[in-house]
Amino acid sequence: MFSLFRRKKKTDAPQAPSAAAPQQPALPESGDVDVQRAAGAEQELELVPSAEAARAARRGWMQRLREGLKKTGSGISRAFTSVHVDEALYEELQDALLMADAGVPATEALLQDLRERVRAAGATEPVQVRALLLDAIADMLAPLQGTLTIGLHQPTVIMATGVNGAGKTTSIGKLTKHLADAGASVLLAAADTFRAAAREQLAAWAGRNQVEIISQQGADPSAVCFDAVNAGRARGMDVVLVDTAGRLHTQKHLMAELAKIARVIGKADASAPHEVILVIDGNTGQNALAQVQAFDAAVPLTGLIVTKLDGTARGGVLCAIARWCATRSAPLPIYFIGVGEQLHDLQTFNAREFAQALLGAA
Ligand SMILES: Nc1nc2c(ncn2[C@@H]2O[C@H](COP(=O)(O)OP(=O)(O)O)[C@@H](O)[C@H]2O)c(=O)[nH]1
Ligand SMILES: [Mg+2]
Repeated sequence: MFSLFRRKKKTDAPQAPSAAAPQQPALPESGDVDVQRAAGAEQELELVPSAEAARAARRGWMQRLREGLKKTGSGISRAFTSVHVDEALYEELQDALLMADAGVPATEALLQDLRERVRAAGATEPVQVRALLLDAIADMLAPLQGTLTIGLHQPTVIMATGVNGAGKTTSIGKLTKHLADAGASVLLAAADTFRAAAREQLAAWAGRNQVEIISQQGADPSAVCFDAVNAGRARGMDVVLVDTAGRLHTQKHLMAELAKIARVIGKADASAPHEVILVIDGNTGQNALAQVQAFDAAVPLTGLIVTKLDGTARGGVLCAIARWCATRSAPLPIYFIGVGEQLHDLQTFNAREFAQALLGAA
């Protein structure tokens, strides 16, 4: 098991590993998560990476990602069994990308980019075209890479939103574990106040990770969040994680409620919420893009988590999201992707890794 979080190296202290710090492998530089302390906070804990363990863990992760994206990538790979680089190959690729839910604008952009790369490289073999497509996909997805930074505010208030069953509570639970392992103090807010099962599910994660939870049956979700942020401030917590109730992006009143929750959080801490993360299910394909657009319109999003990329045939939707995000005023990073229900199945997003896994490349 390895942590998603790593401490920023202190500049005013020797860089020697702390004896108390657990051996934690590091992730690649991109898409990593920084835990910093707000000014005046306690001394930083430095996590010491073990390079060997990090490489082994990352290899295991790539294998799971590759397995998870097999269905999405199989059509694309099939196009490259063709003997010649001709129009038939491009047509087959187009069909495969559309089948993978990349959507029309992203598919067209990718193929145009690919044709230019093929021309520039003078590529004549399908295997060369495949490598160039990998580059094109990685470049398209690169703006989705981003770092979730904890510790610039105390507490950092993070709202998780999304439709029912997307994986909000599970992702919050996994993040809580990673944060707690990294030494950050976490307070959970159960803002899904109406479903007892939802509160119990979050409470189970709180218990497992030995973190505190604010939960109140039948209360107004905004009121629970207000209490949680105030409690987080009073107790000097590093992070307040808010689990909101699932809602369809087409339900106007529930989307308005989400905006209200964000406003009320702002009353407890004018700079909060610091992160509004939309959790989307990788199986929902093009609908996931509609969710991103609608949630972003209700409460400006700061990041995404894409779950259930294990076994989906529709993972191409990340290209559609990247294409849409290019038109947005601010970037919208994918902080994490999930390829299963286990703790280590939630990892940071790396565009090139994703493209490699999609094309079954080593
Ligand atoms: N296969 C798979 N299942 C996941 C993943 N993330 C979450 N789940 C499962 O999806 C179901 C719904 O998750 P939950 O967190 O309750 O969704 P919520 O309604 O958005 O809070 C649960 O059974 C989770 O275990 C993932 O990355 N892969
Ligand atoms: Mg939930």
